[in-house]
Amino acid sequence: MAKNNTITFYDLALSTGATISPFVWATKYALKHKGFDLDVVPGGFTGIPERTGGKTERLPAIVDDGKWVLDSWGIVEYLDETYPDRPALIPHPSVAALTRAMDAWFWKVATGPWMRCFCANYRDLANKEDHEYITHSREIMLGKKLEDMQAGYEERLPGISADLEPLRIALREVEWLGGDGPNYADYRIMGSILFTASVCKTSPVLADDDPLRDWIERCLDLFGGLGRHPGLFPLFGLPHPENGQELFAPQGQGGIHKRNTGVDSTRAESEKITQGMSKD
Ligand SMILES: N[C@@H](CCC(=O)N[C@@H](CS)C(=O)NCC(=O)O)C(=O)O
Repeated sequence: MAKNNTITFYDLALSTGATISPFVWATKYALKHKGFDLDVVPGGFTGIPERTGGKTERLPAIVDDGKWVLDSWGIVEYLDETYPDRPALIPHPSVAALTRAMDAWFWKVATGPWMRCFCANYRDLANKEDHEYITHSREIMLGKKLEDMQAGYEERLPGISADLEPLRIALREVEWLGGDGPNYADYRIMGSILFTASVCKTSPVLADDDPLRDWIERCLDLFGGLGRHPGLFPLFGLPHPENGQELFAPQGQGGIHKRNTGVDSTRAESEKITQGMSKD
């Protein structure tokens, strides 16, 4: 399989040349993780069925030595099953379960909301021949005119940043979601962040000092700077709001980071939450 170590990869890109789709970005990283070279078939939204010989209306799609594989998750399953001697994308069933959960959460709090913040840019940055289709289809998807949906995005961006705290917690004590090295969990979330970078022309989405920055920069650098496409827009530079709204929680949230090592570690909190209670 994979003649000359090369797999044919159907891209979905904007007029900037940057890949747009989160699914397609995650798949690009997955193929590189497996050590393959990509024979990229370029293109935008118009003519996917024609480009793929009627095989699909949606991308990503790959062809491995004549074998078509569709769907980002299907491609990952195929790659791990067909090439078990190469680095695993999903090294354990728990990674599949947790990646699906994390992806669904991220879609709800970030991918979808960022899409609504930049949906008019999305259309304007697409190839000219895609504009009519994107306007029509995305207005049905979003239930509003794209300009009306995008309006007021500046007020929404701080809340989206704040909602990413679970990802910050996950990356507080490990280098990668995959642990010592990246796996498909990293690529899946990064795919959505790269989607955002392809359309966030009107504003960065995260603060310069966001704790996620180190992980994001390392993901961008992987595989010879795969994520550093010149058509992408800056992710960092969102100003801290003057009203004091926090873009991230410096101390972390939730229970896990507050490790209970005995009464010394909980005394301050106990004193605070029992203030005013009678001592008997
Ligand atoms: N379940 C599919 C979803 C793929 C998908 O929805 N791709 C979108 C791009 S984000 C697409 O090809 N859209 C083409 C269109 O809207 O015509 C997968 O994981 O690959």
